Amino acid sequence: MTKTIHARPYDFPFDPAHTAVVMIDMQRDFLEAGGFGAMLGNDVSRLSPIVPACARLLALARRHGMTVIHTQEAHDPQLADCPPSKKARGGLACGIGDPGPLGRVLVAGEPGAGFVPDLLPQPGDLVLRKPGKGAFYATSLDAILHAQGITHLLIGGVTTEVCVQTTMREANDRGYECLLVTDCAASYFPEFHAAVVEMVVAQGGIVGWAAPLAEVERALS
Ligand code: TIU
Repeated sequence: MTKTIHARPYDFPFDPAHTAVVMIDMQRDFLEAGGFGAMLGNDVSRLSPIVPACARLLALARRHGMTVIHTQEAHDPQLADCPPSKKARGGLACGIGDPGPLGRVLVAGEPGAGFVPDLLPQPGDLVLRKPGKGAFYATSLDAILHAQGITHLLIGGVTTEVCVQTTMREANDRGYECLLVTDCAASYFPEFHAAVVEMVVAQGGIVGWAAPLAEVERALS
């Protein structure tokens, strides 16, 4: 049955049966000290305030029968799926694949690549590992969404202007109707988060829609 989220730039109608919540990269490597985000010089404490809202969004999605997808930016242990340009970027003393406080940085199976404790995938959720910033690049996400009959995405996660925005733009170009859940996404740079929200909804929703979690909850209540 169609529900409606009061969103910017205008209402977002969606059917939960054809909607997925895509939670982008809520991994220890981005939210905790000693991970990839910290290695890049960021203040990682800026991301954790969204965790309770993300947990509410995931619980709401499961309760309403929506598909739940957690993406994970991580490379295989041989870094065979990591372009040399990505490994070299920033000239980090401890970068992708190197041993760090959370295990090998941004490598699948290491502690840092895992999800933060309050947002662990539950039975029935899908976990999608991705080598890039966008969740469609070099993954089976489009095929998965087609197979599940998904046409609409509610998107959260980190960071707003990197993996979240890239994924939302990739999805928009593939014909998915996307809504950014504004308080379920965060950046190390609050001004970048705010700018992304404006970029998404400008020009009649050139990339999609944006609304806070409370409006998603209201639509489903
Ligand atoms: N550095 C940064 O802001 N983000 C990333 O490297 N990956 C994600 O956004 N997941």
